Amino acid sequence: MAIPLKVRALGSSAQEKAAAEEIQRSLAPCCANIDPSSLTTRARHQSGGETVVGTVKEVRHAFPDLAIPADIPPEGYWIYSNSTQKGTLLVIAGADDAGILYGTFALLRYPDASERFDPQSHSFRSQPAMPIRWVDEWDNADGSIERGYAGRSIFFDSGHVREDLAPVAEYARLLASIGINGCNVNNVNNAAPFLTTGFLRGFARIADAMRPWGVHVALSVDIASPQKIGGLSTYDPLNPAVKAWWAAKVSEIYALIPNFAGFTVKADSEGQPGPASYGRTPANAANLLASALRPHNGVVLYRAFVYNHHLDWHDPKADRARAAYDIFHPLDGKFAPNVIVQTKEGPIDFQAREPVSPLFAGLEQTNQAMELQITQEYTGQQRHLVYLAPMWKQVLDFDMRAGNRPSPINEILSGKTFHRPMGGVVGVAGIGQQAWLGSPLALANLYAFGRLAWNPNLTPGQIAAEWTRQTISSDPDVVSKVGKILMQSWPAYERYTGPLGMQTLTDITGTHYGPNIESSENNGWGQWHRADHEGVGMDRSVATGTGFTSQYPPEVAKLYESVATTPDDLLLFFHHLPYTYKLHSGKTVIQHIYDSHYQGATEAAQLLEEWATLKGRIDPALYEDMRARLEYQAGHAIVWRDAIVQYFLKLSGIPDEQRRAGHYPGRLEAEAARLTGYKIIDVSPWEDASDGKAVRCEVAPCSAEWTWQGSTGRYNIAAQYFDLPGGTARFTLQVNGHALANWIADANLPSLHPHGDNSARHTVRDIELKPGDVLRIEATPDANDPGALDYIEVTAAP
Ligand code: GCW
Repeated sequence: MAIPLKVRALGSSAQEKAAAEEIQRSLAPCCANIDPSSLTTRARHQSGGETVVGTVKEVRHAFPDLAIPADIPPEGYWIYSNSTQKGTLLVIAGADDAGILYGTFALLRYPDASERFDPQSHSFRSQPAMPIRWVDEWDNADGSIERGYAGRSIFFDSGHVREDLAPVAEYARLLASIGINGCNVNNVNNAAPFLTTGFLRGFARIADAMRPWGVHVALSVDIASPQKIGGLSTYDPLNPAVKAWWAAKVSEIYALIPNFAGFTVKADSEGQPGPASYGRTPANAANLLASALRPHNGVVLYRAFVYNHHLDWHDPKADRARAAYDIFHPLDGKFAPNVIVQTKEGPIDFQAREPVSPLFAGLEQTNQAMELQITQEYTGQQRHLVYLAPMWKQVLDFDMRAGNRPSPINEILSGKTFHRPMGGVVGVAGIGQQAWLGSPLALANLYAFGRLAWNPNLTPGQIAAEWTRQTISSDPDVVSKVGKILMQSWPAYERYTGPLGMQTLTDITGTHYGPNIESSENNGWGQWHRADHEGVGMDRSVATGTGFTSQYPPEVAKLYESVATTPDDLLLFFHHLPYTYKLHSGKTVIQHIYDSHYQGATEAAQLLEEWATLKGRIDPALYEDMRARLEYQAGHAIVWRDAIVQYFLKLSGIPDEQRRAGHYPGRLEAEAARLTGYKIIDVSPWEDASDGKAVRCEVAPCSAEWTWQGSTGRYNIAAQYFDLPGGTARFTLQVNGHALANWIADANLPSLHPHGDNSARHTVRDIELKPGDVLRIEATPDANDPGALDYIEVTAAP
């Protein structure tokens, strides 16, 4: 469809100007070094006619003959295009300034927007499904980012708002293009310093940078601020001086930021202070802030992520999953109209799979938002490709059967189910200075978040295709291949980490990255899976367990109460079962654990193979960047697979029917090698190393040597080593004294000791070997990286 070159904004608001400029930008002959035919937003212009942007009101005034629908709700848009001999008239009419922006990006989103126009009215329209569509950043004042995997903050540095806010404006543009209207810029932890006057002035600059893109700034606040920074002796939410302090603080904020959105609160959670210190409820605290914000039309997003992280793990009835409902359900109806209770999508914490939090059906007289996590804290931290849209879509579509009626989560959030005026979704984004999310394909998650917030009826596949067309290439084969890779990634990740609803099985007291199965147990954090010699899973039934299932509306409660009706993929979230229990699939639990991990690791390797077919068809730098990432992921999926499989093999004592678990043909352990300078060590947790042991270099240079006893042939040789931070050890692989490969361990991986977090793989392909050949790894440690080695593995070259 042709977009007339002449672009006119009817009004003068910053958003209208931004919209008009955005259209012009898409028309400009762009991107000189890229093949223009590969671009979706390519120059498609037409000299006759004009493109007009404005609010519905402005457009009505300028074009009284146009039949603009009367019922376009806030932030919605209507786009009209008609060609006559005089040229094309293209009109983007927004219900308001934000609607103009969203209409503009919608027009530019499609390579051929003409398909979207209704031939009768020459128009199309859209509106957001829910009013709250925010991202939360967990940026700290010092510029670090909690659970961020893309470098440092674009907002803060060394206790201040950064001078250069150009990236903030760019981020707001990115957010506007996917319909996001709010950005909470600071971490929910340690928020007190942000309310000082100096900081607020900085926030005003952030708000200025985001305003042209319709993104409203919000702040996380510490409920103890009146005491911590306000000089009061208390922060009791019912104390009049505390109330007055908040009212004054909020007025100060609005004087600086007239379009300020509101506050996000984490209180009585993971060490943050809260109303419980005064015997008050979350409603007391939320309403305190709400009354200060109400005169200015601000809102409070009060997080339901409130739980005791010193739970008694000996108590079979204790259950962290119960906490949000137990605390918030009794408060239903007690929250002020401008409070929104913000609940994580699952009852625990962004695991690879969880059931939907029952609280969504437990608050009928309260506004609600769902918190999703875009930054991949428990899902591979952007080092693994995990497209989360399919997970979110399942959550948004899940039917709670509240009142025994259809009540999908997305309709609860949009306010439809319980007739609430406000609600929505909040995505914890974690963007940073390194290409927003660090890994290029991770941006599909940010895109999908915005698109689902706007329209939860879109499918993850559609969204993947939209994103790929706009970001990578419009070549249909590329679009379908990238879509396929994205769609396979979450199921694969779930399989090689924690299937059957066991949660991610990661290092939950540490990095949340590599495998560490027992870290979930014997502590008060409550992410228990209760694996023992006989069986695994948390019994959350009413009959014999924690009673968590009773928090769901009756039909769903019944489904999860019974082992027979609980879906396999959540079985161990709800039930403790013997390893020999037979799933709906017909497999035993233990065999499923083995099989799914082997399948997941195979699928991870396939992601790489599929990506390889894109060589020469996409931007070479992008190709190589993702290729290296997917190669790493395929190797790390093997670390995950082996950790979980050998752990459960040992614990259960039940062999793998397919004899893979504990049998690694072609694997030559470092601890069984002829070692020079290397010392054998126990790795902790033991399951993170093959057979629990590895070697570390004590007297450099170090070497490990094996004599090949297999048959003559061509082989791939993989070296599994530990790439520790704080140094770049060097490795060489030799056969009979000839160096075949050199590499340095310079990846940036977590944990300071050899661990699944930093276990990495280097593969050398297609090497000729014959019996008696000497295979040798040489390592030179560097600073804090001792060149630790787990094994080498020799497999027949395909
Ligand atoms: O997922 C956990 C994270 C914490 C986070 C907390 C929360 C901001 O590990 O880093 O703190 O949730 O959501 O409050």
